Amino acid sequence: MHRLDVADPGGGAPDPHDQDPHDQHPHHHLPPRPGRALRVGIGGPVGCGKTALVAALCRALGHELSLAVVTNDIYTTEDADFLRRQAVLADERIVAVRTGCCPHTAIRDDITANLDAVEDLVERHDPELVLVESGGDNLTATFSYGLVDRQIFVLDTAGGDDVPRKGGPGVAGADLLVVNKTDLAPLVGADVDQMAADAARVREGRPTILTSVRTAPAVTGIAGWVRDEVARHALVGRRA
Ligand SMILES: Nc1nc2c(ncn2[C@@H]2O[C@H](COP(=O)(O)OP(=O)(O)O)[C@@H](O)[C@H]2O)c(=O)[nH]1
Ligand SMILES: [Mg+2]
Repeated sequence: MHRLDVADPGGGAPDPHDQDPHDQHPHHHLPPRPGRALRVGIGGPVGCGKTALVAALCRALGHELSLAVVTNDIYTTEDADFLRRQAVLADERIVAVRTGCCPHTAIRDDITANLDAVEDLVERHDPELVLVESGGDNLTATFSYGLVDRQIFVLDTAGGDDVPRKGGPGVAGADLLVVNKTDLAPLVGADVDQMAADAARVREGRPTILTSVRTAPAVTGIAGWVRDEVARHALVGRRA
């Protein structure tokens, strides 16, 4: 499991907010600020099931947590439109960012549009959890920890069962790796056991969940992980 870096209230330690917010190292989380929603980024290649996962998480957690969602599309607002059509949350709790550029730029290099969207939602709804779905990108795309507190990286079995073995910052360093579309594995000849073993090796103890959002839409394991992170965040935020 990842390590949670917590500010030392005893003093002496450098102010953790002085850290580079674009730090790509997965262990260098900024500690939560009190009263602040937990921000969870969801990244991964095009079509792996990010929007399906966001919808499933809203359904799984929406009745117990105050939630809001930011979507990123390059030219359209399709993902936000899909979520609104699915009525997973009140429309005004879903905000679309049109990046107009490579998706990773908007979640890592110039996060202004996404930060504005998150902060607008926080101001209007005071949510406990904000999900930020990245535009689909390649395996090198990760979120800045200036934008999110935790990141989930999503792969799918149809994208090739050698992807976990190849590692990369999202696969290896994300706080949670999700391997989606296990229902398709037999159809595309993907070896899910191998994917799980490779993920375990490159992730050095950080968690991985294999799932099919299609056939198991309750996403129990992933929802449980998010629920635990929200609870831990609230606890640390109160202490900070
Ligand atoms: N068979 C199958 N299809 C899925 C699963 N999850 C998502 N999909 C489908 O994959 C396509 C892409 O999903 P989407 O959530 O839009 O991917 P995104 O581009 O990562 O946001 C859609 O047609 C989904 O219905 C799954 O677990 N199994
Ligand atoms: Mg999407």
